[in-house]
Amino acid sequence: SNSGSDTRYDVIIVGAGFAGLYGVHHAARAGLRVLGIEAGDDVGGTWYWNRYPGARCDVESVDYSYSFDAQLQQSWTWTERFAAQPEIHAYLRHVADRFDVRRHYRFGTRVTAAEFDETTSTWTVGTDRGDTFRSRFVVFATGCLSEPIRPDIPGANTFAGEELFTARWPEAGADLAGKRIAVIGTGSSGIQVSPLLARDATSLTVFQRSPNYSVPMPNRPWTEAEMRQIRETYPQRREKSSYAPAATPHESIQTKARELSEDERLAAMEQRWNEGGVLFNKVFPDQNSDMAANDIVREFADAKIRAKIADAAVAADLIPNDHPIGTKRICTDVGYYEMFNQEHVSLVNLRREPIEEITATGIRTVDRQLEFDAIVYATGFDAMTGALLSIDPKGANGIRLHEAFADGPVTYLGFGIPGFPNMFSVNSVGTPSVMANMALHSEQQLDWILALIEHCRTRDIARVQARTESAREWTDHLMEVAAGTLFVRANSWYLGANVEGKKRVFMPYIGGFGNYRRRCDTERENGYPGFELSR
Ligand code: NA7
Repeated sequence: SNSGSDTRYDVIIVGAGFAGLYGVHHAARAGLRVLGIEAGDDVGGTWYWNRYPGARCDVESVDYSYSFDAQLQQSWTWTERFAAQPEIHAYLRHVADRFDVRRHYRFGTRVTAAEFDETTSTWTVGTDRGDTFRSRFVVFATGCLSEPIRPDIPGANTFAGEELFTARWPEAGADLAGKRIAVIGTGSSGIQVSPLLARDATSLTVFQRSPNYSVPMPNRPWTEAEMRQIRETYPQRREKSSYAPAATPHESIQTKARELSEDERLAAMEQRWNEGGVLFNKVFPDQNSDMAANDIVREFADAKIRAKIADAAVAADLIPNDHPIGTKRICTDVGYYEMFNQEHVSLVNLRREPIEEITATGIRTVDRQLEFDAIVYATGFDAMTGALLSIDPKGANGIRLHEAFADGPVTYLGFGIPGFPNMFSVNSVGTPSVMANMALHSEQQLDWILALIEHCRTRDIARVQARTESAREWTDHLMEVAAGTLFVRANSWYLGANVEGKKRVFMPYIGGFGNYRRRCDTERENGYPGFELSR
């Protein structure tokens, strides 16, 4: 239809999740001609696609929300401490309505191509509907856990029953009551969805390749008094979060594990365990860098898990033995381990009993044929680089992103990729995004990018791109920071280890949101020395 080829935009923002939605709204507010493009039929991003039962955020609702508008913050009421997908999605839809953001978007439109034009210093963006749009800048807010993995299991397409992906759960829901269900994958998604499916299933079988740590989510409704108190102190809460390591107001205990007595350690771990969720990742400041400290926390968690499971052999399979605790993101669950005590729920340890093939009626392992009515894939994502690489933008001199990333992804501060002028990536490799509160992280990312765009516009700068040396240094720095920790000892998606053939590079910046943000502030205050700006 080439519907947009005549319009020249200042900026195209791809994605309508937390980041894209914020970016489109603020670009429009700044007077830019902005176009948003979103593959889904509505705003929401992660919270649009991941509609599986039990989908919930592990960051408290009152923190996992925008901070930019005091009235929005004061008027929205979060019902629960940890919000479920429908509520987060409703919140993002509310934001879109409230600020009239949808009018800038094309929904149901997937960006399939993007190419930089040297002579005009503009981008041409192509979509699966046959449109081409032109703009000076392009911003990819395409998500870091948005490109689902479809595992390559022999026979998968011969299965005659229902096939579901947690990351593409049908909008109308799925009626799995009374069915024999297989769940493949035991990351956050598998661990969240399984107990809910088990409730009404005839049988539920979990196929586990690697066990993960999960901490119970102590979810409950906010009381009116709590909500009032949070509203009254919101500015302070946000202030505290704005340069905090995980962009939340929570602090870790300051004393190292080994400087505490055993009783003090136990009390600290018990407290964090009960507070729940990802906070258990931060009981002691040395827990992610000192193996002895990590062992203390890990043994505590192991005992907690073991105590919930009646069958010692099942417990042994469910307790991780392949990574220090916290070096893969700790999951949060409601009744995951307890679920295995039910007669109709079972675990298949794929390390011992691999899948041979999927058949029309079920799954055949090396030992047996198991019959299923439905297979649920909770098999994760091509994290951090997957979405952008699937578009595979073409930068200056015709270079493709997959060529630029042949030896692993290289970015400067996550925003800029050498060879790709006027293109920005958001919450990407080189940022602490996946280790921080994504709502505030997204605000920081788009504020920074829009300020740079403004800087260029007011100075007639037609072209801005990350310098090769600054990107090299930043990318090396990511690895240096990670090398000082235990994170490099896990085959995690942080390292790209979950995707066959993916280059192993530690992708997130794990020096904390505050340090990262200060680094970005300095770059801006110094006039963007890590970038080449030209007219
Ligand atoms: P994750 O955490 O990447 O989990 C995916 C799971 O699927 C994990 O247990 C994988 O095992 C498993 N998997 C992947 N491929 C296969 C195959 N072929 N066979 C068996 N098992 C497989 O994704 P989630 O969606 O759960 O969570 C992603 C993030 O979202 C999470 O960290 C939170 O930040 C929110 P593996 O560990 O690779 O052996």
